[in-house]
Amino acid sequence: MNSSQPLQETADDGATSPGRQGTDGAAQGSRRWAAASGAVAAGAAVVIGELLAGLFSPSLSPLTAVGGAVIDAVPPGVKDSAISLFGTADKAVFVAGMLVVIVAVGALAGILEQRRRFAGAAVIAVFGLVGLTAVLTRAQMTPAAAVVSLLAALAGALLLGWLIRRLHEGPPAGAVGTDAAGAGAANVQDPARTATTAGRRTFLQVLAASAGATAVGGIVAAVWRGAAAGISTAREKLQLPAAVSEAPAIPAGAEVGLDGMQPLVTPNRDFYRIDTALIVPSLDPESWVLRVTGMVEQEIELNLADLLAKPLIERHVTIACVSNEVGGDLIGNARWLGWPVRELLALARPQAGGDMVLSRSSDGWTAGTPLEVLTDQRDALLAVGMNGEPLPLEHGFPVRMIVPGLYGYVSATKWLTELRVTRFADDVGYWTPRGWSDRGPIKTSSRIDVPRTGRRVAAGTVMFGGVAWAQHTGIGKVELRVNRGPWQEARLAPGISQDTWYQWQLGIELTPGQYEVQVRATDLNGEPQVEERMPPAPDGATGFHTIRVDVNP
Ligand SMILES: Nc1nc2c(c(=O)[nH]1)N[C@H]1C(S)=C(S)[C@@H](COP(=O)(O)O)O[C@H]1N2
Ligand SMILES: [Mo]
Repeated sequence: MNSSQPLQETADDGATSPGRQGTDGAAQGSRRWAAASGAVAAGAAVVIGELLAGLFSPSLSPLTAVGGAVIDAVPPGVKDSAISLFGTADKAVFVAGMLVVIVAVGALAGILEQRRRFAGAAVIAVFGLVGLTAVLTRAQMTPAAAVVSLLAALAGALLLGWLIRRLHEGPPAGAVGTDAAGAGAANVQDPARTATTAGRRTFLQVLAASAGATAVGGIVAAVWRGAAAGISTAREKLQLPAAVSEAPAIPAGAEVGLDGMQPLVTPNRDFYRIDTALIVPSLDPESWVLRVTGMVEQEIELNLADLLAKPLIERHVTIACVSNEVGGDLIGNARWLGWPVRELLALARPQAGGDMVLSRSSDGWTAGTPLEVLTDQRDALLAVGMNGEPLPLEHGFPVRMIVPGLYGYVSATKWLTELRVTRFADDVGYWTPRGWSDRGPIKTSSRIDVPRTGRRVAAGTVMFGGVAWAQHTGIGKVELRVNRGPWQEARLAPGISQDTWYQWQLGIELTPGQYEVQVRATDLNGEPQVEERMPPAPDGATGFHTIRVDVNP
């Protein structure tokens, strides 16, 4: 292959003879530049895709589509461990990982392209096809999305071919096997090398320019991606109406006030976030509509102005993720402003036989909620407000569902766009075919927040505190036991409502030593929480939260 490229100093890396040290070094150096070219070309392709998506619509992003397809395809177990490994940073880590893989494959494509024309371009084309397939199979993708992937891949392949041709014309100084300056000086006498100086400069210039443009474009794309700027502004400008029925006042003493306890009402910025969306969907409140479809007498379309004109109510509701481990923090309590879902369904008049409402988000995610839960007297809401402000973008702006008593995966659809009345026999929500139960009532559970497990405390009265929840039933009592001894009843603080978590505290006399402390909640019907340790799948973890405490003398 090198014989056909007279100006290229690379050799067949496999057939190095002892006498060809310099050439071998040149091959390595040149290969490094080829890899750099490939990495830059792949990066450029990604950035071009993101920029086009940013220009036209975030839903066109090949990176998002591929990432989303990967997220959908990986086994739920992996997803869950990613959530527990990376917590709320899981998305940033995932996108960074994707970029590392893309740049690495790009580097490989560069090396291939250097050896054989179009070989690396073919790798980039495969990238384009993967992006294209992902984009076309994702929810609500248009033909325009295909154009974005294809243009991005084409641009990447062209850039790669161009860079590698420049490299053949004049490999940079590094390609002779020593550092750039030294090599350049040492080789001035060599006529062949002198002839390549111009080509070398061109290659480096083109490479540097492409890398620079890619970096700048990447920053622009990241800003677009991260900010969803226009929608954030629209959100800030949105004026929420007052509730016709305000949230019940928080009773005195509901917050026990122990150091280290979480606030009874979770601030928006601390609220856990779980969803499959790589980029937060940015829905324009001006054009948002909610459709009620399926087994209804009257299909309905509702825009945001319509919704805001309804008599809204405000309630505290504690929502929880089915993936929450015993003792975990995928749970939060907020004051939600919204219109009861049952009022909307009453207007649509569900037909006999319907038993499920499949709610859908703008990005195609779905949840299947029992119709009866949405039509009974509980405060299931089409929520527009969270703790006194419009829903944050990542919590479903402009409208989401909030259903007291059900895990989020079967009820809490964010970026809501459709409610379809259907039957459990005919339809499934997103997580059901992925190993999770089609029904997801929240299991009664409790958590010790103070002291943190493994913490050293002073002997004497050790104050324990935490939360317990049994949404829509309410908590009757909370008990602690030390080293599997007798259960001791904690002081249960008054709850905001049966739809929220309750705080509790208990002082226990402890002498120096190591202790295991467990908590158990019992709901207002007298049902204790399940003792048997079970993982989150398929319908929520069970078992007692257990901590270890070291009591100092
Ligand atoms: N559109 C959409 N809505 C969604 C999800 C999702 O993946 N996509 N995840 C659900 C799950 S599993 C949970 S636990 C809650 C979490 O809501 P939060 O992120 O506001 O805490 O949102 C629910 N709503
Ligand atoms: Mo969840």
